[in-house]
Amino acid sequence: MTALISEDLIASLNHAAKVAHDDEFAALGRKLARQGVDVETLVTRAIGWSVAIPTWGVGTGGTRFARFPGRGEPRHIHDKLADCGVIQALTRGARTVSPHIPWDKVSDYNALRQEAAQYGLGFDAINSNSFQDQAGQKLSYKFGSLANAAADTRAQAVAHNLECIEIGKALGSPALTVWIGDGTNFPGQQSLGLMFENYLQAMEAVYAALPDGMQMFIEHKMYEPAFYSTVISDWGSSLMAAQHLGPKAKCLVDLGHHAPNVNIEQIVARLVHVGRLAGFHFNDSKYGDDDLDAGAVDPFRLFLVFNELVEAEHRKAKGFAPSYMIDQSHNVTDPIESLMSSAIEIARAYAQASLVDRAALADAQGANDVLAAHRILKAAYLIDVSPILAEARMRQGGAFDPISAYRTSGYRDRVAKERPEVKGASSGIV
Ligand code: PSV
Ligand code: MN
Repeated sequence: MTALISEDLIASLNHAAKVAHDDEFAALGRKLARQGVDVETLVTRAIGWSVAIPTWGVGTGGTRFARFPGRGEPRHIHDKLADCGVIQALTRGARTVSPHIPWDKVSDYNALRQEAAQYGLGFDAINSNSFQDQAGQKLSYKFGSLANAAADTRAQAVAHNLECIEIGKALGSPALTVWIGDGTNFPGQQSLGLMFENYLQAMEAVYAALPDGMQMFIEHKMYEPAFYSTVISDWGSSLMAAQHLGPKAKCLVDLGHHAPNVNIEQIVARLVHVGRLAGFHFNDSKYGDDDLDAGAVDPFRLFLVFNELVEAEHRKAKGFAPSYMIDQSHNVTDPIESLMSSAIEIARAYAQASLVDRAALADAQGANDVLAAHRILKAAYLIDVSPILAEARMRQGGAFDPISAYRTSGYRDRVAKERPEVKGASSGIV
């Protein structure tokens, strides 16, 4: 198979950047050595890092109002895998993709697995979709799916999730992610209590079908599409459901699914404590589920989330093995560029959090030295780890600057010739 992005091109661009990079990498190495940190440890960690790309993220997103299609948009899962392959080839930190069913349905999942492997990709959590109606679907999800008042609609949503489990098995997915849009728009529309009970009962049937080694990720979201109440609106409801269902059920944190200013890093700490942190859907937001690029608005919050994660790793918190995925909507940028930028920002937060002097922080906290503790955190956040991330990418064959290499490669122009332009107005979340 010919490479999606020419290896020679990557090598020549990296070569052009080498002198400056080597200088900056060496300077950072000396700075860290003065703090007792071996830069190689950080490079090794960065090489070990990976975040999953959502298959729906490589398409242009939209809002309720409009969607402005981009050039060369992926037409199907095969194009999406190629786009994810480009992201992995250039960043080397996006080794898996997270598929969404039925959007990514094919007839042969073993073949799809092999196709992904050709790009160096595997599959992460598989996502079910009972928040839309599909062509030919018997019963509508207009009034909900797993929590619908009608038993036959709930059964249909259960059957869809069971099918996703089967597909997930064939793809080697480690988990099924369940997010439902169920809720109400009017007080009195439904019984808030009964909806939750119906949801739990339906989820029991899905949980029972999980094979050994496959987990269930429950994703909470405060509102939208339901605007008065949402069945799994917060981490409390999510945790209640997970605890009700059993040890394979865990709580997934999508950073955009909280009220503005909510302390998400504390939610993370609580879920770590109880051994139920499934993982993440990374994105950034200002007002709600904005689905902006990770680290675009509030990189410090992203760092604080990773601070909790690295601390949990440090103290070997029981059952701590989160999955990392991106979940964004790219409405005004080239999705491949946005996803690479986000993958880099997420890796940056991980590397910065890895630089927190944990022993000094524990001492400062133990002595109630507030400002010292804060300064220790901030000191790590303020270190520019870009040379570490670039070094990790290049050692694996990736690009010094993935976005400019992507632009130089002409990949988008190339696929735009093969993939017909999508005409006409449409709207929608993805
Ligand atoms: C819901 O807003 C969500 O975050 C869920 O993860 C969905 O599966 C995803 O977006 C794609 O629509
Ligand atoms: Mn999500």
